[in-house]
Amino acid sequence: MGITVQNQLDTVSEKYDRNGYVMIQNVIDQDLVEEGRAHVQWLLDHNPGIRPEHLGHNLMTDDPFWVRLVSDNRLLDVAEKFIGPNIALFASHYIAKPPFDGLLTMWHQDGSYWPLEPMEVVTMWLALDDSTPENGCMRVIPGTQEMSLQEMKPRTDVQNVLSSGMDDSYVDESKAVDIILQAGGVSMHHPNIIHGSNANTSPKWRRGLTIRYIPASTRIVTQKQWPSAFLLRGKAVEGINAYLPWPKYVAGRHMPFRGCEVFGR
Ligand SMILES: O=C(O)CCC(=O)C(=O)O
Repeated sequence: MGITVQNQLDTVSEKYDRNGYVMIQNVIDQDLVEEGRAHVQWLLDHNPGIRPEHLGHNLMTDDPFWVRLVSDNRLLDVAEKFIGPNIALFASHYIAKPPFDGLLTMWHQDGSYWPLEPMEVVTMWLALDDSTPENGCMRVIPGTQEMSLQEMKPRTDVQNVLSSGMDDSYVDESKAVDIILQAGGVSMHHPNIIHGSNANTSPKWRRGLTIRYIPASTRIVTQKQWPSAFLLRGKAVEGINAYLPWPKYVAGRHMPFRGCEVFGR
């Protein structure tokens, strides 16, 4: 038997504290990976005009498969290791890079974009394809989770996922590490770590789902602009966030998936 997720989880805390990121392979099964890929295609078919790197949280509030995916127990068991048992979703975003055409993501720190108090949050990046340097895998600069959050500046000189990024003077690219994942694996990263990704110039897709998990004690300060708060496991903290009801599957309106008829009922 190969290395299990539990074996990998045994050592993540120390690695995460030291480096600001960690990778865990083989978290979800191939059938769910296939459903995730079908979901990206379904979203693209239903939202013509939106680039595949921009399938974001506004699309998820009435999407039962999306909630089913981010609330998968295997993913929540991983998230729990980082943020404890009361887990909510702050936001989620597919960054799917098509063959030969996937946009780069400039170096940035996530926390600079987020209205969270306190900044207790962990990002899970779920690989729906093998993610490698060739197809534009995520890259991180280990240790930079210790740096305070900097201002992110608008950048339109190069087409890029966030249309912004951080000043090059903060970034020592020679220290960057590639986050190489097999489909079904995840990485976890800290809101302060400097990270980004190159364009996809390969003939293969690079589909990934970002999932921003918060403990229920973290407040989303501007919920109108960030409307995808769901309580996923455990208990809410009174007076902190208003959570959405889990969407129920309606045939013809939502993407069908395994277990859709009973999901959320
Ligand atoms: O997927 C990418 O290219 C970048 C991901 C990212 O910036 C993030 O997860 O915060």
